[in-house]
Amino acid sequence: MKPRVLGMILAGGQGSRLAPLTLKRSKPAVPFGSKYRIIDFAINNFINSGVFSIYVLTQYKAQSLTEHIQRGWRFGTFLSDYFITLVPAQMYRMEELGPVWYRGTADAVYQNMHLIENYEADYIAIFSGDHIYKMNVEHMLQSHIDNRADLTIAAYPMPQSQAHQFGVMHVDNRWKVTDFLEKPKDPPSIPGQEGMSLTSMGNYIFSRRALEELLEASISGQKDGFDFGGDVIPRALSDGYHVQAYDFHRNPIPGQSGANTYWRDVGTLDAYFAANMDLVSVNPEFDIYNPAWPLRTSSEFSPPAKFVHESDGRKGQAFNSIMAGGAIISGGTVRDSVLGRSVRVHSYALVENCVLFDDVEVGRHAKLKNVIVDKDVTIPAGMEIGMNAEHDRDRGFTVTESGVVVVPKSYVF
Ligand code: ADQ
Ligand code: ADP
Repeated sequence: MKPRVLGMILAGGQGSRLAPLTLKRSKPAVPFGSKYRIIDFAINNFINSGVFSIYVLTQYKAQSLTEHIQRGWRFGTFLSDYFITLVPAQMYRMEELGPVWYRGTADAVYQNMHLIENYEADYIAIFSGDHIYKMNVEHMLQSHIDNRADLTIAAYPMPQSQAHQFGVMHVDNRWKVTDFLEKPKDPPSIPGQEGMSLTSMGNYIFSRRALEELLEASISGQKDGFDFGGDVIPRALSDGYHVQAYDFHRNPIPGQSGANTYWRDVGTLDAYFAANMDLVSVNPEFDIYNPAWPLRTSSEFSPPAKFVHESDGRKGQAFNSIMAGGAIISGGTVRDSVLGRSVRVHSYALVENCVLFDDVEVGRHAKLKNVIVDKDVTIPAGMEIGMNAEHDRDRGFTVTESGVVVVPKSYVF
């Protein structure tokens, strides 16, 4: 008998450091790479690994995420084990807990234990919905089973200087976890690899009984809620459960050679911008064109992208860029940019190093450099953005440390 694996995606993150992109939507719902939303990568990881029973746990500002999943990610009709179902916080355990929302990542799963029981899951893969990466979940599950672990944590080695933002693990020579520190001030290094720390990717596989026991044990005495990193994992270690680290670099992706090294948190605007720019670099680190690892997203019915080049010298052209359907580049120039659906770039306009979301219109002679423009914005003719940080701040735009300007959704000039 094949083990029954239930996928759960934690999609309730506020992503406050991504504001203003997250003012109207949660982090997993933020558009990425022209056609995608951040959560698509987590869903594709499950589907490409044969995990077709998926709950998506949502909380803050979930409207945009809900619409994306409901419209774009429907599968399964009469086969009850094929589903992607949204699970908003709905106070299922109100009688015991009082009227509370999800008070942390572990509480989100705790409040939905009945779903795990009903599914009769053997293993529960609890993955974050916040990251851009490819991961073969089946391979991680096999490692969990082979090691007879109670909990397996996906592990990513990263420079010690950045590791304080993550959970950091100590492991023995068989990668059994001996200690776990949630966001430590001074992250320890990996023995034998000075300067590197082994961080948690926030992706966990639990054996059913261990998960049930640990959540019950962790909730008792907690008033304000509880998380996997801060509460459940430390308890698993102190109570003697077998916690195993899984080496992400050895995760095999079909159609891809070499170590699997690409995993991005895109938690800040600069990191988010850089990950978009990678896609339009000549040789991207993150390959979205691998047919052996299809990256699906909500289907679109927009017409083909069009480039209009007129004989009077108005050149509609794009270089080193990607764009979705419905775009019309009429007489303007696009360079090193990521364009969403139905973008318009009019004559003599220049769009360089930009990320334009769906339905952005760039007027004649406008000039945009290093700008992220959220949905439904019309840039007036002749407008310049990204040339003068002070001026852009005065207009009320967010300007990041590295000088990326963000124009918020539906901004009216
Ligand atoms: P954090 O980066 O602090 O640390 P957290 O805010 O706990 O991450 O979010 C983890 C995931 O859960 C995200 O996908 C988020 O969207 C989701 N989430 C957050 N609150 C939620 C809620 N109330 N309901 C449902 N979903 C929710 C965690 C771990 C670290 C690890 C990093 C890796 O605690 O140990 O290193 O993730 O990014
Ligand atoms: P052709 O020879 O027909 O122009 P290539 O397959 O050689 O096509 O690709 C040309 C360029 O397209 C590459 O240099 C690269 O920039 C881009 N490209 C090709 N395959 C990929 C891929 N998998 N991911 C990202 N960019 C790619």
